[in-house]
Amino acid sequence: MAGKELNIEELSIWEDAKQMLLKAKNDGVETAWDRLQQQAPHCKFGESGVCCRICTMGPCRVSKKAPRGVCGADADVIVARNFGRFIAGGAAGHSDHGRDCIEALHAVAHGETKDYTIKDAEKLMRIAKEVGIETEGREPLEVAKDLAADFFENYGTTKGEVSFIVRVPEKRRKIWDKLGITPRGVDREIAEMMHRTHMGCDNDAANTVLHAARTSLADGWAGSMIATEVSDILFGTPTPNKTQVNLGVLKEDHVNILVHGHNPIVSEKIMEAVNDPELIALAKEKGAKGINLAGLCCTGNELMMRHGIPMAGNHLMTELAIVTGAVELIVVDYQCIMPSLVQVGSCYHTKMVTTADKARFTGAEHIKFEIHNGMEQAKKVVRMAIERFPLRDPARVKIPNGPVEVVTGFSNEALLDALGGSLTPLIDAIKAGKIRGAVAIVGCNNPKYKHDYCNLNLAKELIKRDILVIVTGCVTVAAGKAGLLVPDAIDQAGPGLKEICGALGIPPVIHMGSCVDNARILQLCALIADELGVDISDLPVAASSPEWYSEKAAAIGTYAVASGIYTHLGHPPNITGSEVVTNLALSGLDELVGACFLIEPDPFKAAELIDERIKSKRLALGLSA
Ligand code: BF8
Ligand code: SF4
Repeated sequence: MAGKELNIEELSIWEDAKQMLLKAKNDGVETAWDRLQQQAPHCKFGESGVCCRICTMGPCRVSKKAPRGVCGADADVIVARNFGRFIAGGAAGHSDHGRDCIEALHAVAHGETKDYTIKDAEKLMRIAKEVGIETEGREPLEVAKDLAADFFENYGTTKGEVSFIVRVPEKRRKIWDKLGITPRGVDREIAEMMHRTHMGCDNDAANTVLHAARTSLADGWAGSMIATEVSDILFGTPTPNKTQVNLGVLKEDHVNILVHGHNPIVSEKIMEAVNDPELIALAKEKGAKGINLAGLCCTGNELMMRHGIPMAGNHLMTELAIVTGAVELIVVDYQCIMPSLVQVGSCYHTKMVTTADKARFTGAEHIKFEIHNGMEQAKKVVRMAIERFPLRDPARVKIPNGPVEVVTGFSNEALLDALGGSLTPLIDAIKAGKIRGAVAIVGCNNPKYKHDYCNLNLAKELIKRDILVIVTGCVTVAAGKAGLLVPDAIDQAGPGLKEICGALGIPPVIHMGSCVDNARILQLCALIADELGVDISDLPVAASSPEWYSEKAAAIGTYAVASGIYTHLGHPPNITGSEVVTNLALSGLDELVGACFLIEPDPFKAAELIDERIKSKRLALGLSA
C-alpha cells in the first residue's frame, strides 16, 4: 500500500465497517480505500472532463495553452461529449436490465419456462391497460404476450415515444416536445448519443447536453420503469414488511450466501433454492445449522422490498462483508460489483459465482442463468456454497454484532394502501405544511467520502424539517443502519412529519427499492402533480445523491432534472472544465426544464439549500413556507 497509513476512524461512520476495515488490515486484504489512496491525486484533465479519447488524432487534453484538440474541439464540446457518453452508459445499464426482465416476461407468456411465473396478475392487467393493451375478457398470459411485445418496442424506434409517456403530466410533455427531448426509444437515444459524440457530429455543447437529457429520460420513463413494473409482475408488488440490516445479519453457524448485483431474475431463484429442503438437509450434513441468505446493493434491495430478505450492506460494504470470513459464496449478476471481490474472496474461502455472460470476472466461477434454467442453476450455486462450508476457518471469522430492524416494501401501491387508497391525505398534509415536501435520497457510496456520512446526515436533517425522505439504492442501508426505517424514527422528525407518519404508522424515511425503482418516485411525482393540476417542477420536491459514483447515478440525476425535479449531488460529474456545460447544469436547465443541479458536499448545507428550494416551491403554490 502506498502513501500514509489510513485512519480507519475517518473512513466510515459505521462500527461494522470499522471492525472489518481493521480485520482487513490485519488479514492483509486490500480495499477500495487503499486503492483510492494509490490513485490519488486524480488527473485534473480527466476530473474536469477535458480529456478526449474519441479518436486517434488524439488523445487530446485541452488547457489554456492548448485550447483545442487536433480536430478543433474546444473544452465545451469535449466535456459535453464525455458527459453525453457517461449518461448513455448509465441509461444502458438500467435499460438493459429492463430488457432482461422483458425477456423473462416474454418467455413466461409464451410458455418457454416453468422457472418464472406471473405473481401479480392484477398489476399485469392494470399496466397493460395503462399502455393501451386490450385486457377485457382476456387471459393474463395472452395479455402478457402483448405487454412484452409493447415493452420490447420501447427499445426500438417505431413508436415515436415510450409507452409510459401516458404517465407524464401534460405540462411536462409540452416542455419536452418544445425542446425536442421527448424520449422515443431506449436504444435509439443511446445509439444516437454515441453517434452524436463521434468526431465531427454534434459540436454544440448545449445541444449535446439536451440529448443527454433525452437519453436519461428514456432510462427513467422507459428502461428503469419497465424493469420495475415487470419485476413486480413477475415477483410480486412489494408490501410493507420487517427485516434487518448490517453485517450482523450474517450467521456464524449457517452457510452464508450473498447475492449482489441488480436483477431479481437471479436473486429470486437463489432465494427459492436456499429454502429447498434437500439443500437445507445437505447444509446440516456439512455441519451448518442451515442456509442464510443476505443481500448487497440493489438486488439486495429488490429481495428486501418483496420478501424481507435481510441486507448485509451497501456498495462500500461489499468487500467488507467477505472480510468477515463467514461468507461461503457470493453470487452476482451485473453492475456495481467490484472486480476486487474475486481477490478478497481468495483471501478467505469465499467463492464468487457470476451468472451473466455480459458480466464475467476472471477468477470467478461462471454458472450461466437463463430464463429456462434459473432454478436448476440456482440450486447448483447453493450446493456449491454448502460444499464450501467445511472449508471455512473459524479462527478467521468475525461477524459484527447487532443487526438493526427496518421496515421496507413501500411500492406506490403499498403507499397508497397505507394512505387509505388515495393520495388525498398526503396532499392535504403537504398543503397544511405538516409535510413540507419530499426528497428522494438515492444512490451510492464513494470512498472519496466518509462512508455514509453525507447520506445519513442529509436524511436526518431533512426529516427534522418536516420533509419526508424516500430512499432507494445504497442509501437505504445507511438509513436502515441508523434506525431511520422504522416507525419509531418519527421521534427524530419534525412535529408535522411526526404527526402524519405517526398516524399512518409509517417511518419518516420510506424505502422504495433499488435504483431502477426510482421510476416509482417519478410516477408518484407525476400522480401528485396531476392531482394538483400542476407540473412536476411546481412540486415541493427534490432528489439527492450525496455520495454518488456511477454512470447510472448520473443518468438518474439527469432524468430527475429533466423531469422537473431539483437534484442535489455531493460532487459534480466530470464537467467543470466547461463553462457552458457547468452553467447549464447549475442554472441554465432551470429555465429550460424547470429544474437544475445543486452541488454541495456538506450534507448540512445541502439540507439548507434543498429546504430553500422547497420553501420557494411551496410559496409559488400559495402554501405556507
Ligand atoms: O444501482 S446505489 S452503488 S448498487 S449505482 Fe450501485 Fe449506486 Fe449502489 Fe445499485 Ni444504484
Ligand atoms: Fe482530439 Fe478531436 Fe480526436 Fe477528441 S475527437 S481525440 S479532441 S482530435
